Parts: sequence; structure tokens; C-alpha cells
Amino acid sequence: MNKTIIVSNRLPLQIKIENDQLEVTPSVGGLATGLKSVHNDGKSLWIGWSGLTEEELSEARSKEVKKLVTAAKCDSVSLTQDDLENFYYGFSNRTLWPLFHYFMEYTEFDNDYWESYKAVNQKFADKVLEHLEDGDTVWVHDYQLLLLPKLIKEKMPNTTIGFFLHIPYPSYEIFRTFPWREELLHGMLGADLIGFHTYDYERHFLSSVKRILRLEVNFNEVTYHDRIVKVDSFPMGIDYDKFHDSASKHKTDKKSELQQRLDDHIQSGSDAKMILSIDRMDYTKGIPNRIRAFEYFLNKYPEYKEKVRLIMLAVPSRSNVPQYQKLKRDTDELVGRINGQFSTVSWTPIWYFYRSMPFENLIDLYTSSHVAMITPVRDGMNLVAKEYVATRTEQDGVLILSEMAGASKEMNESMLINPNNFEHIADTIKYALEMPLEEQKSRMKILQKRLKRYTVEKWAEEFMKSLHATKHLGAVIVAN
Ligand code: ADQ
Repeated sequence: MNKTIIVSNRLPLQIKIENDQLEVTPSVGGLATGLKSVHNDGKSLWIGWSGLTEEELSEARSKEVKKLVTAAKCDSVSLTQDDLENFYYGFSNRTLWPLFHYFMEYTEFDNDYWESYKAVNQKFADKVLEHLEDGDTVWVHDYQLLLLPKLIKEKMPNTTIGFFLHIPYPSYEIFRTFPWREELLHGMLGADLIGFHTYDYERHFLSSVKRILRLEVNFNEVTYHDRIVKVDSFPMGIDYDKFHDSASKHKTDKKSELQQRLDDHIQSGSDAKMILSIDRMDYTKGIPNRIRAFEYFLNKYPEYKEKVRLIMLAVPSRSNVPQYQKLKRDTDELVGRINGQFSTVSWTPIWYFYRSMPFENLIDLYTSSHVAMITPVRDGMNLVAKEYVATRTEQDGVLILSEMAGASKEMNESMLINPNNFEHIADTIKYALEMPLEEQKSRMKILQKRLKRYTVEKWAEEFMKSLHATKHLGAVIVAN
């Protein structure tokens, strides 16, 4: 029986050394959930990095890790501290991440990073090839592994390979500035199916393929050597029932400390409303814009002072990259300035948490907030917007969403904003706070219906279905 191999930078497990002991926890992220059915059904294997470098692992410890990952149907790629610096923090997060999110000024083109990126992609390929048998299927994920499809296809041409990009694919004018653009495109075209979150990313990719590689593109198919490569969009969903059911259950559960505080806050003012934002602390998420827009709102509509609070949750991320450190400093300063300027004895306009929170607390926040304000300046999809909608069991609440997030393409019933237009955001916040319940419900109902239908499991299923159909198409063309 043929098997499916999933490959992503990180494994769907978190392995840490705590008090000199290995600690393993399963990942609860969207990808791990979505691929559960692909990974658990039949013969399958997940390949990725364990989270610990070679330097952190003694020989005995390596064996322990191997045992743990094998038990979870995984195998780990061994990375050194140097790989981490140059491949991960370097090329992945200082070159590809900013470039693909249109942050040209943050993008570093560094030859050492590039060499490391190639070498680490080769390490992943070697690990895949260790397990690969003729006729197997491989599904590669994300921007850290753009060269991998080609490295596998060259050695094992009969392998069916899918690739999915979780971040935006930039327009040709941005992508053309990239010094190794041909290599990257050839790397991706090693796949039989290339998936993006939205049609726009798909279009940008095809435009780069046509103009840089001068390949023939018919609708969404690229003729590449003797193969057809299909390019399509698969908007990733969430585990809708998990969020919806937890929100329903949460009403009857014993209250968490956070929930108690939120309740106290709600009761302290008869019409005090909460606006929520949740993101990784990343410059693509538009955190400073959001704070400034909220300040603009308070100045423009002073009657809302003491009547509204912004709850901002930011998870620490990539904190050894200088731009992330600067963003953290800027955010701290902005929050301090606004709280200093507007606070009263009984009211602080912004509650800011810089940490990760357990799932139950996320549910507390989602269910207690009248408005969610998600304002990335660029975002591949954005699952937080979808999670907020899924938790609104009474179908009340309003989602304010940036049109720069991939999610906006499927969430037209939210209040769409341009994250740079503070005037419009301020007016939208006011509109959201005053929106009649009936309108909230009619918008929420449509959004929920859509999210319930296209869950993350469905996303994975559709991708795999399309991948196998594409491979079949390729075989017919070669036979003809
Ligand atoms: P991310 O940039 O990480 O993902 P997103 O899609 O919003 O962004 O997912 C973040 C996840 O982290 C959500 O599930 C959220 O609940 C969780 N989270 C956020 N803050 C948290 C906190 N403080 N504590 C605990 N959990 C928190 C990348 C792309 C996105 C794309 C996804 C999936 O950048 O555009 O949607 O991959 O493809």
C-alpha cells in the first residue's frame, strides 16, 4: 500500500527540555488539526524539525526524541544551531517572510542565508527520500521548503507531490526583485499541484511563472517539461465544531480567573463594550496601525471614552529578529502613551497581554467581546477572524477585518477596512458598536454557515482529492 508523507518545517508535536527531562505535547495549531485525518488514516508519516538543535541533543537524548517522534508516526530532520540562524531566522524569516508580505525594506538578500536555505531543503529531501517508495504521495508545506518539491521529484519522478503555501504569494513586481527567483520557481514546480489560500496569490504565482520562466500557462495549468502542474486556491478553514462547541460549553463551565475579570469589567459599566484583537507579535499583523486607529476613534468620538476597551493579545514571536524587537518596543510605547493620555481612575482604554494563552482563555476572550478587530497589513489567510465567528453561539458580535487578509475574500459579511485608513476604521468601530442586533445576526449567520461547511478537514480533503486527480491528468498527457 502506498503512503502519504506530510512535510513541514515543524512537526505537529512540541518537544522541550524541562528540568533536564524531555517534554512532549501535541500541537493544537490549525495545520495539525486539519491534517489529522490525512495523517491518521492508513499509512502515513509526518517529517519535520523537532524544535531541538543537534547542539541541544546528546546521543542518548537523540535516541529518546527518535522514539517519541516515531510513536507519533513522525520522523525528525536534524538541524544545527547554524541552520537555525541562517535557514530559519535568516532566509525564511528575514528574506522570504518580509518579501512575500510586501515589506521590501525589511528584506535581506544574503548569500550565506541562501546557501543555508538550499542545504536545509536538501536535508529535508534526504529525510523524505529515506522513507519514500515508488508511488507514494508527498504533501509539502510552506515557505521554508520551497525548493523541496523539485529535490524529491528529480530523484523519484513517480512520486505525487503537492505543495501548499500558507503565506501570501506576492505580485510579479515584488517577486522579480528576488535574486534567486528562477531557482525558487523551479523548486515549487517540482510539485504536481501547488495550492494557495486565495485566487489572487494563484494569479501572482502564474504571472511570475509566465514572465520569469517564460513557460506556457493554460488557465491554471503550467506545462513543465513533460508534466502538467496544476495551480489552484484552497482557502484554509478551522475546526469549526471545536470552537463552537467549546464556546457553548464555556457558558456552563466554572469561570476562569480571566472570565471573572471580564465579567466584572462588563458589569462595571452598563454599556461598556470590548473590542478584541489576537495575533502573533508580527509586523505584518498591523498592531501599531490598530492602536493608532483606536486612538483616532477615541479622539473623534470622545463620547466613547469609558464606554469601550481594546483588549489586545499578542503572542511573542521570532523575538531575536531585530524588526520584531522594534515592533515590541513600538507597541509597548504606543500602548503606554495612549493609556497614559486617556485613562481615568476607573478605566484603562487598552488592556495589553504579551503572551500565549491557553485555549480556554482564548474562548473566554472570543465569547466576551462585542467586536473583533483584525487589521493585518498583509496576511496569507488569518484564522483568528474565523475563530471569532465560530465562537459566537448567539450569532451576535461584529468582525472588523482588513481587506489585506486572505480571509477577507470569503468573509464579505464582516466589516472590511483598509488598515491604513484610520478615518474609515474609526467610523467602522462606531458603526460596529452601534450595529442593531438584527444586522449582527444576519451577517454572522452567513459567515458561520460558510465556515461550518468549509472546515480545515474539508480543506485537507479537497487538496488531496485534487492532488490525486492532477497526477492522473499528468499521466494521461505523457501517455498521449
Ligand atoms: P499565523 O501568522 O500564525 O499563520 P493565524 O492564521 O492568525 O496566523 O493563526 C494564529 C493561530 O494562533 C490562531 O489559531 C490563534 O488562535 C492562535 N493564537 C494567536 N494568538 C494567541 C495567543 N496569544 N495565545 C494562544 N494562541 C494564540 C500563518 C499565516 C496565516 C495563515 C496561517 C494558516 O501567516 O495567514 O492563516 O498560517 O495557513
